[in-house]
Amino acid sequence: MQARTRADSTGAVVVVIPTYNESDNLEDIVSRTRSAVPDADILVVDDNSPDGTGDLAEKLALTDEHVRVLHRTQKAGLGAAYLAGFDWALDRGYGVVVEMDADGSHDPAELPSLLAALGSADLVVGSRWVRGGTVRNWPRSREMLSRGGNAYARIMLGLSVHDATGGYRAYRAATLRRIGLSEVRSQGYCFQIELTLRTVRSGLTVAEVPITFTERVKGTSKMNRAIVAEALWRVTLWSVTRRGSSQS
Ligand SMILES: Nc1nc2c(ncn2[C@@H]2O[C@H](COP(=O)(O)OP(=O)(O)OP(=O)(O)O)[C@@H](O)[C@H]2O)c(=O)[nH]1
Ligand SMILES: [Mg+2]
Repeated sequence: MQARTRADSTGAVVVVIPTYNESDNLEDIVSRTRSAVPDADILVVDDNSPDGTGDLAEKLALTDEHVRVLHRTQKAGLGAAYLAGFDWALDRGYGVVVEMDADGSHDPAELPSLLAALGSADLVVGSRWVRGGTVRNWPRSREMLSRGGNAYARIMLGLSVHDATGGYRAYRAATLRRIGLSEVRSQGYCFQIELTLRTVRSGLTVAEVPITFTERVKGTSKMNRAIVAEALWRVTLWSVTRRGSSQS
């Protein structure tokens, strides 16, 4: 079946892939994405990876006009890389902006189902924690962290989304224009929670589509204690502003 790359009347699609030291993964993820959504463009946002990921991305871009590269000078976190990628995409008039990791955890074959759901939502989150969603090869400790983090975010922020930390998602460009991106300060995976929260607080609709998330096979995770700590303190802070605003 020919994959669909235009979510209902939402326009051209760009898949933003942030990279830091993903040279073992990049070629594979780009080629699988091209096969899954042949009309979509891909933007690799590389933070000057010491392992040459940026050069490899340039090489791929030379032979494929659907592949574009945004080079940044130094590692500044996932959130900053995505914000730069979003600006790039909005400046160029894309109608749909997808977030996807380079490490193979997000299966490009699931892109058409995310895009289809965007026909009736402002943000579609690929979800591990709804019926039909699953994780493969994750240590129990990672699963507990993700489930626990999501439960905390749901309770503290009153979110109904089950996988607010998930990083495989599709936004309508109009959503990104509405939610105040210039105020976003989150760096790590807390970035995903913040954008979910901003979308909900803007009165927009979020749909969850089940995904199969597979632990990376190559390269190393950039997840660390500081990223977990950031999510914890920011969610706690946002929950206070929520209570404050609901009392006023
Ligand atoms: N440009 C850029 N990309 C980053 C940065 N940190 C992480 N990434 C990329 O963001 C994606 C997700 O990072 P991962 O290291 O897989 O982190 P994670 O998915 O939160 O954690 P794991 O579940 O352990 O893999 C990958 O494609 C990384 O290469 C960064 O500072 N800058
Ligand atoms: Mg990962």
